[in-house]
Amino acid sequence: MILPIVTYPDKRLKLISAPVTDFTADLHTFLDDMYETMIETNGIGLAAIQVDRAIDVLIINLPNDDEEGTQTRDNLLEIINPTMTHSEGTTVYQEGCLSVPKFYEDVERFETIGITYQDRHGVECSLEADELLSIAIQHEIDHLQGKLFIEKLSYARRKKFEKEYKRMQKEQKKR
Ligand code: QAP
Ligand code: CO
Repeated sequence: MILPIVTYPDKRLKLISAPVTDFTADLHTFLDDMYETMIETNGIGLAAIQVDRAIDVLIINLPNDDEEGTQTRDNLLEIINPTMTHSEGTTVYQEGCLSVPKFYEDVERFETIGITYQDRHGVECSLEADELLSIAIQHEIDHLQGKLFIEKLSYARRKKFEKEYKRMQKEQKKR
């Protein structure tokens, strides 16, 4: 089932998500719905709060390294109750977000990170990430804390964003 995406400036995006305690069939259905929703909307990462569930769940499915850069479910990452254990370096990447449609801006993140988390069955896992995966995980973990990438912009760029975003919303209302 495709779920509606909560978009900025909806206040629900500011909620702090709670840890998952029950790794039941309901969670599995929800994870499958998140995946369907992310693929349908051309996303590579999605946090539960973006579909209105304030729980510590995120999914990431980066494009493959092949020519077409297709997404395949076999490298889907389902990350539940993540904790960042370490981080190193800094890197800048032009980020976007399904909850902030049509806006992309450079954001500084850690270059490499380590996390521990649980999978859909509650099994403890750990992961070292760099490049795009590291950025995607940091972006999605921010969602669990009620944070959006636009909050990391400089004052001037944030102002530019607010102006552009409001103009876009007005344009959409006309249609
Ligand atoms: C988070 O972002 C992310 O504006 C995932 O019109 C960001 O999937 C991971 C999207 C940066 C790694 C690097 C955004 C789709 C998708 C839009 C997304 C849009 C359509 C964003
Ligand atoms: Co996002």
